[in-house]
Amino acid sequence: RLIEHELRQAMSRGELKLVYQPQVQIDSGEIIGFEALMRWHNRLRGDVPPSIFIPIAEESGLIIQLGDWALLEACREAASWEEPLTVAVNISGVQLHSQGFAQKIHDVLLKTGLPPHRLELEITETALIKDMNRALGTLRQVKSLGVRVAMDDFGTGYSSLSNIRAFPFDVIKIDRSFIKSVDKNAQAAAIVRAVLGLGRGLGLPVLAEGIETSDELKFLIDEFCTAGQGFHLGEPASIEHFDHIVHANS
Ligand code: G
Ligand code: G
Ligand code: MN
Ligand code: NA
Repeated sequence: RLIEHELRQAMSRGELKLVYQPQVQIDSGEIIGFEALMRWHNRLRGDVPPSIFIPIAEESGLIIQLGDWALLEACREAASWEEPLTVAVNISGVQLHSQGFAQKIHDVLLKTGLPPHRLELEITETALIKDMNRALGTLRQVKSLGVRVAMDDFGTGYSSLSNIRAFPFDVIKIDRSFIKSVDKNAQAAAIVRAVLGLGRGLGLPVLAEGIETSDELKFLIDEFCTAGQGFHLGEPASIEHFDHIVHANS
C-alpha cells in the first residue's frame, strides 16, 4: 500500500514528531507529567491522524520501528526535565509481545539516563489479550526495572476486572468516553464513581482522560479523582510550548 510505503519513509524524512499533553494532579492542579503522542505530517497528505496511521503501522509491523523511535525520543526529551516529572509512552500490543521488549526498555533508560520511575508505559487491555501469560511476564520484567505501567482506555475494548487484578498496573486511566458530560450524565457518573471506588479499594491512583470542561473537572474534584488529562487542562503541543514548566530554571 502506498500509505504504508510513505509511513516507512516518514521516519527517515523527519516527518514524525512527538507532541506532549500535560497530566495534572486534580486537587492541586499541578502538572505531574506528560503523555507523548505521535504526529505525522506528510508533505502531500498533510497531517495524518494517529487513528489512521497507528493501525496501519500495527498491521504492517512498522509499529516496532515507530515505537522504538517514539520511546527513545520521549525518554531522551524527559531526561532533561525537572524531577519528578514523568513521561508516558503508548505501547501497542505488537510491541509488548515483540521479542526482547523489556530489554529494549532497559537499553533506552541506560542510553538516555532517564530514571526508570519517571517512565510510564500506557498499555490498553486489548494489547494484553493476545497472549495473557506472555504479557504478564513482560510487564513483570518491565516493572522490575522500576518503570511504571498504566492501564490505558480503561472501560473500553476487552475490559475485564480480572485484568486489573492479574496485571501489575500502577495507575488506571479511565477512557475519555466516560468523562464526556460526566457532570450531566447519570450513567457516566455512576461508572466513573465505580472506577474511582475500585482504584481506592485497590490502592491505585486513577487518571481521568478527556476532561474538556470546568464542570467535568469539578465533578472529578468532588469525587477525589487523583489525576486528569484533557483539552481543558492542556492540549497536546510541542515540548517548546512547555519549556518553562519542564525546565524551571531556564
Ligand atoms: O493523539 P491522538 O488522540 O489523536 O491519538 C489517537 C490514538 O493514537 C490514541 O489512542 C493513542 O494512544 C495512539 N497513539 C498516539 N501516539 C502513539 C504512539 O506513540 N504509539 C502508539 N502505539 N499509539 C499512539
Ligand atoms: O488513547 P489515548 O489515551 O492514548 O488517547 C490520547 C488521545 O486523546 C490523543 O490523541 C489526544 O489528542 C486525545 N485527547 C486528549 N485530550 C482530549 C480531550 O479532552 N478530548 C478529546 N476528544 N480527545 C483528547
Ligand atoms: Mn494513552
Ligand atoms: Na486512552
